[in-house]
Amino acid sequence: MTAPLTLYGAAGSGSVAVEATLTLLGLPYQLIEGATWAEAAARDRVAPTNPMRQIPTLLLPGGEVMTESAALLIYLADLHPEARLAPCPTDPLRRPFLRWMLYVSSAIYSLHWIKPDVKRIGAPESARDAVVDAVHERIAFCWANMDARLKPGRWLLGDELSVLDLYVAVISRFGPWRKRFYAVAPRMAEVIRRVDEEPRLAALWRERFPED
Ligand SMILES: N[C@@H](CCC(=O)N[C@@H](CS)C(=O)NCC(=O)O)C(=O)O
Repeated sequence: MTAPLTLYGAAGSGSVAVEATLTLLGLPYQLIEGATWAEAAARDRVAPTNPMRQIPTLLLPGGEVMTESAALLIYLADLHPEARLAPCPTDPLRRPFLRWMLYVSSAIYSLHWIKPDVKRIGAPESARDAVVDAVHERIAFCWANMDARLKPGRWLLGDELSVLDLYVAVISRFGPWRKRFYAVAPRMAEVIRRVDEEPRLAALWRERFPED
C-alpha cells in the first residue's frame, strides 16, 4: 500500500486549495494542522521540513518535500490526468492555465507574507494599517487585471473545472476578501460562486472556512 501524503496546512489558509485537489482526486492524506501566519509554534513545527516556515508543505510518500501552492496543484493535477483538473501540455488552454496559476502565486498570494508583521519588509509597526491597506489595494488591482483578461465559461478556463478554479476560490477569500473580489472581478466572481457550490467540495469548504 502507498504511504499516505502528509500535508502541513491550516483552516483558512492556502493549503485548502491542495486539500480540495486531494479531495477531488480521492487521495488520502495526513494533515498536520497549524496556522503559521498566527502562531510561532506552527512555524516552528513546519520549519525542519520547510525552512520558509510556510504552508502548504507536502511530504511525498518517499519523503521528498514539495512546497509552493501552485507547483503542488499543477503537480497533482498532472499526475492524475484522468481527473482532468489541468489542460494537458498540448492543449492551447495550457498557456493561460500556467500563466494564471503562476500569477495568483507570485502577484497575489506572496504579498500576504507582509501582513502578519510589517517589520518583515522593514516598515515600522506604526505603519501597519497603511502597509496592509496598500497590499490589499495591489491585490484588488491584480484580481481586476486577471478578470479583464480571462474569458471564463462555466469555469475559469472554459468548460472544465481545473485547479485554477480551486486556487482562486481559496486565495480570493484572503484580504481584501470576497466582497472586494466580487466587486473588482465580476466575471470570475460568477465562476467562483459556482466553485463554492461544487457538491464534491461542499463539506471541505464548510469545515476549512468555517467563518465565511
Ligand atoms: N509561496 C507560498 C506562500 C505560502 C504562504 O504564504 N503561506 C502562508 C499561509 S496561507 C504562511 O504559511 N504564512 C506564514 C507566515 O506568514 O510566516 C505558496 O504559494 O505556497
